[in-house]
Amino acid sequence: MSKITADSKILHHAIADAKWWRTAVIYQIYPRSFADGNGDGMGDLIGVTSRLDSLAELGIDAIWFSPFFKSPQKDAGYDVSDYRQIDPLFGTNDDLDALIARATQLGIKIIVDLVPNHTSDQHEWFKAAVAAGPGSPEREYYIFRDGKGKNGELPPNNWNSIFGGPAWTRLIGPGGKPEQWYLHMFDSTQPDLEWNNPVVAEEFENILRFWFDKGVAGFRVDVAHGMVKRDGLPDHKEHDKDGKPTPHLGLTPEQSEERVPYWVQPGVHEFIRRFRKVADEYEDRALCAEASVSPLNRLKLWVRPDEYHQTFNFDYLETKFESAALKNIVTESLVEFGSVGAGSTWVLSNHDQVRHATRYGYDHGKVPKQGDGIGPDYPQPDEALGLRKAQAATAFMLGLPGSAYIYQGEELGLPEHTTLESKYREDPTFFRTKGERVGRDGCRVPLPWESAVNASNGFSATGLGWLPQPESYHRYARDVQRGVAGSTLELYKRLIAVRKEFNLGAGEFSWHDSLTSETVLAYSNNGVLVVTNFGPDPLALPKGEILATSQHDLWVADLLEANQTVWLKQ
Ligand code: TEU
Repeated sequence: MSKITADSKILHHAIADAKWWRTAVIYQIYPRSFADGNGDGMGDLIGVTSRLDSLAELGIDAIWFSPFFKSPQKDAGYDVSDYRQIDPLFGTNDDLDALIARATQLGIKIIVDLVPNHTSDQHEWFKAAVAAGPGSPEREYYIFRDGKGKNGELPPNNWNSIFGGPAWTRLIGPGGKPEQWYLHMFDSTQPDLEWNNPVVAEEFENILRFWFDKGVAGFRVDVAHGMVKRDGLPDHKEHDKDGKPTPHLGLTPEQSEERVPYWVQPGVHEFIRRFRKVADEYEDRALCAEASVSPLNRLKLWVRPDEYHQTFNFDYLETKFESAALKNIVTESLVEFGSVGAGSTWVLSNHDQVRHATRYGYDHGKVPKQGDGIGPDYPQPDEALGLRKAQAATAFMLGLPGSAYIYQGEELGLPEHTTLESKYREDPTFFRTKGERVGRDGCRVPLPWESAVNASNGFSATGLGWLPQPESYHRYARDVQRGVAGSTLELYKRLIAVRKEFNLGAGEFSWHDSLTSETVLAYSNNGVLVVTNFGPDPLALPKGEILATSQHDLWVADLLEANQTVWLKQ
């Protein structure tokens, strides 16, 4: 708390001609829920293409798509059965070509999702491995082991799935005879690949080339911290209070790769470098790691000059909306990533997290653990407070140097669906924990486009939606915010426009000490002074032209209220 120091040294130097990914505002599309073009209630690529103009208007530089590849959809597409085909649910490969062509006209780059830690159990490789039997070369694409115990009835080690239950499933052979076990860190339909098999690495290099050749600008790499497991697959040594091995999403600062033998193993860097080499065969392509690694002085090893271009900054996402905590994490991010020559990324929401407009509607400590989600039985958030803080937090974030990720719907201020009925749940977490953890569906609900035109607020022309929206969503629809001063949408547009105008992504950053206190945080970046008031008292503003603000009456008042941010011209 008291780590705030009074220094105003430059923590990020202005960069001339920064590469696009260093400064980009990247918009995450969750394909199921962005826009439905064919009326079946499921989002699709033609739906996205038809709505691309609204993203150009928002001012984003790139879109990252969660997976739209062929998949049985057991984990909403993160279970890929063919890495080179678009799933018919979302359209065709031609639809993607058309989408990329239109996006290119609008100056928007396309980033796709690579899922290298595991495939679907319906992938040809896994089907062949099951058929070929123990000891076959086909089994060596995955992590098959004999069980422990007299008859192999016990799993090979104590690892648990991130979605709940054991990380091992035993195959049943012909005639009902139980045989080997296979490893799956996620759902049992997502067998983990064996990255020490050279065929696996080669295949993924070719998948990268396949999509780069089609014109994609980059990849977000799923579970990048999990691809390589510790030799010998030793037991996981972290236990909860009941003595059960706890599944961890990633490595926390207290943990080591010896104790959690399935995350962050040193062997992974060889494969990162191979991915990077493939990206470097092309011009201007970028790779972003989804690596749950903390603290940042460990994570920074992933973005050394010959490794990933960038990595999600989940420590930032998890930071309390509070002056001292934010000051520390921003400083740490700029210093640590900067020490290896990388830029920082910033993110507050994605398809695995409770939306930040809802997280901030709770006391920080009351937000359920990442991935557990919120159901009707959980205490409900303060929606108005959450939205206000979310706007202030986004305005704080979008002024920082580096690249910012925004998740579809946050530009509308969408809250999580926190009262979704169990019958609609699709997240495997819900099923694997028998409802104890409701999972992530609440942040994956279809977007509202036109208020009250039909039951899904224009998401689909038919009013259908694969998940129902909460009643409140008609108030957040894009058409009721467009052109309306003080709306979340107009705030995002303004912030992104000013960010671009002042080149904040590549700007010179320092803390503004004389304004900073336990309740106020201020920084300057390329001539823009960003001030956030965490409250409770209103703050008299320094003089300066208001460039953007989350407080829409600030243009007439001169007091910055609690939980508000302003950008002033210096
Ligand atoms: O997530 C990986 C991850 O480490 C977590 O974010 C975790 O999946 C989630 O929080 C569980 O509660 C990636 C994807 O983003 C996620 O959607 C997939 O389910 C997962 O990998 C498996 O592919």
